[in-house]
Amino acid sequence: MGFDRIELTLLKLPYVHYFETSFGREYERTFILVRVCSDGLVGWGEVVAAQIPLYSYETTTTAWHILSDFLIPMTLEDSIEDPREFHRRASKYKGHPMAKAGLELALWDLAAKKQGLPLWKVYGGTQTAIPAGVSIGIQDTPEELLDRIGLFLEEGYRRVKIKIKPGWDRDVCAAVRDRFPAMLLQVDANGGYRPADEDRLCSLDDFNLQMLEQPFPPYDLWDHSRLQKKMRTPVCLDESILSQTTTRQAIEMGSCRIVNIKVGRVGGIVEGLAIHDFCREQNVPVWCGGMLESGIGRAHNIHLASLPNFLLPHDISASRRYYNQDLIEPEVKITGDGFIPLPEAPGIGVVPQEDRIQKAAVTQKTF
Ligand code: OSB
Ligand code: MG
Repeated sequence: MGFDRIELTLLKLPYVHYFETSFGREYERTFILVRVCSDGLVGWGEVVAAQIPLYSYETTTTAWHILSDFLIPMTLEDSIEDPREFHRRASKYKGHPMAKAGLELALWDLAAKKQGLPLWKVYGGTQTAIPAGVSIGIQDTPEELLDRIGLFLEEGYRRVKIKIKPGWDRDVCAAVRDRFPAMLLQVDANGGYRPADEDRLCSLDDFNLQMLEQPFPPYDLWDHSRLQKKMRTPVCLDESILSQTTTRQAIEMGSCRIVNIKVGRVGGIVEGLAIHDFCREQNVPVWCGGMLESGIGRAHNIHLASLPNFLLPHDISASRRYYNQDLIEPEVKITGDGFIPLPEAPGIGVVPQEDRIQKAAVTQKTF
C-alpha cells in the first residue's frame, strides 16, 4: 500500500497537420503526463492545459506549479489513492481544473488496474464501441477544407466538425453543404462571436447543422440563452461548462440543448460523471470533447464516452489523425464504419511507450 512515487513529464509532440481555431494556429502540442506508481502498477493521466492560455487560463506552467507545490504533496502526505477522496480534498484549492484532472485520471487508472477492470466498467459504461467524429481546423482555403473532409469521410468518420470565426462561417458552411449534402456536420466558434453577431449566427440555421458549439465567450450564459431562443440549430456549450453547477444553470436558462464534456475543463472524472448524470435526468444529450490529447488522454476519453448518455459522435479520432507516432500501443484506430471499440485490458487498456515518451520529453520531475 502507499505510493512508491509520482512523476511529471512535460512533452512536445508535433501535429501531422496544423490546427487553427478562432484563437490561432498551432503546429505542436505541449502537455504534461502524470504517472502514479504503487504496488508495481502505474496509473497514467494527462494534463490538457496548453502552452498558451487561449482556450482557458491554465497553461502547462501553471499546471506544473499547482501539481508540484500543492496537489502532489497533499496526495503523497496523506496517501490519497482513492480518486473520489482526491477530488474532495483537492476542491479546497480554487480553480486549476486541468491540473486536478491530470492527477485524478492517473488515480482512476491505478484504481482500475488494482481491480483488474477496464475503466469503462469501473465507471458503469454501457457502450462497447463509440462513434468517432473528427474536428477540422480553419484551413488556408475552402477548397483545402473540402478535400480534407472528403479524406476523413473515406476513413469512416461518422460526423465532421469544422471551426468557424467571423469571416470563415456562412460561405464555408454553404460550400461544405453543397459538396456533402447528407453528412452530419457541426460547427465550433470557440467563443469567437459577440451578441451583435446574432443575426449572422441565426442565418446558420440554413445549413442543417447538428449543433453550433460555443458561439460566445465562456462567461456569457445569458446571451447564449437569448440566441438559443431564436435559433432552430441546437446550441452546444463547451468552454462555458465548468461544473455540474454551471451545467444546471445553463440548462435552466435555456442556454444550450447539448453539452460537451471535457474531463480537463471540468476538473476530473468525478465532476464529469456528475454532469453526465445530471444531463441524463434532464434529457440533455452529451458528447465527449477533445483537446488534441496524446493517446493517453484520448484513451481516458474513450472510456468515459462509454456511459449511456453520451449520445452523439465525439471529438475522438484515430491516433494518426493527430500524431505520426502516438505514445501508446495499440494506437487508436477507427473501424471502417467509424467506431472505436472499448479496450478490455485493465485501466486505460493501452500501454504507454517509454521510449517514445522519452523522445518527446522536455522536463521530468519525480516526487
Ligand atoms: O473547442 O473542441 C474544442 C482542440 C483544442 C482546444 C479546443 C477544442 C479542440 C478541438 C479538437 O476541437 C478536438 C479533438 O481533440 O479532436
Ligand atoms: Mg469546442
